[in-house]
Amino acid sequence: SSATNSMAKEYMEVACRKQSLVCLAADRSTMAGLFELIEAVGPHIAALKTHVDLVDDWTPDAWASFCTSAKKADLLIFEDRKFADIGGISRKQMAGVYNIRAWSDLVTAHLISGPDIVDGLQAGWGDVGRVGGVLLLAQMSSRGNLLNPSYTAEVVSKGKAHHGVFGFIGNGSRPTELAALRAAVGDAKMIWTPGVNLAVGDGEMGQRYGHPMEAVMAGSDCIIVGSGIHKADDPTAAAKAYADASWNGLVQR
Ligand code: S5P
Repeated sequence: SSATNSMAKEYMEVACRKQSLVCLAADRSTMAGLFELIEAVGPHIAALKTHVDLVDDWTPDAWASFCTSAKKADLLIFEDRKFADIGGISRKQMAGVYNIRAWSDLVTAHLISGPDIVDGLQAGWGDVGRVGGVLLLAQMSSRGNLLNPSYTAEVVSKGKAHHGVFGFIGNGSRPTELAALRAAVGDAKMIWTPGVNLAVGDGEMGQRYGHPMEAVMAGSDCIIVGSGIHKADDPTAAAKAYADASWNGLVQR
C-alpha cells in the first residue's frame, strides 16, 4: 500500500492471490524448455524473469506466444537485460531485434552511467505507447562484485527520487546487508532479490545463496529463483516449496 508505482501494487495483488513472492528466473535455452517450465510452475509464481538473449532457437513469433502464456498465468514479465549504457543508447536497445519495449513490464539497469539511463528506458516504452518499471541493481549476489556500500547508497538515493524506478535488486544471500538496504529504501519502492536457494551456500561460478525465507524476513518483496526451480527434478513441487518459504517469511515479517 505504500508503493508509488501501480505495477508494484499489481505484483503484490498477484503475490497475495497465489500466496507466493517468487519470480522465476527462466534461464532455459530452448523455447520448448521455456514453455514446459511456465506450464509447470505458473500457478506458484508471481512474476517471470527472462534473459531473452540466451535462447538458442528464439524467434519473434515463439517469443510472442511465450509472453501470451505468461500473461495468461497472471505474470509481470521482467527482462533482466542489465542495461548500462547512456540514456539515448539504452532507449535504442529497448528496440532492435528483441524489441524488449514491446513485451517487458520491467527491466534491470545499472546506474553506472548516471540517472539518464532511467529516462532512456522509460522513453523506450513510451515509443510504443507502453509503460514499464526499472529495477536498479543496488547490490549483487555474486562474490567479488564491485557494488560497494557507498555505490549502493548512491543508487538508492537517486533511484528513490525517480518515478521511473520500480525498485532495486538486492542481495538475497546476505540478510544483514539486505536489512540495511531495506532501511535505506523505505517502503515506497520494491526490493527484489536473487541469490536464494533452499540449499544455502555457494553456487556455480561465484554465485552465493541464502535461504528464501530469511531474505523475505530481511526485507525482500520478491525472491528471484532460477536453478532452484528450473533444474529441479520436479519444478512444480520446487516452485511450490519456494512459494511457501517466501509466503511464510512475509507472514512472519
Ligand atoms: O546480483 C544478481 C542479479 C541478478 S538479476 N545475481 C543474480 O543471480 N541475478 C540473476 O538471478 C541471474 O541473472 C539469474 O538469472 C538469476 C539467479 O539464478 P540462480 O539459478 O542462481 O537462482
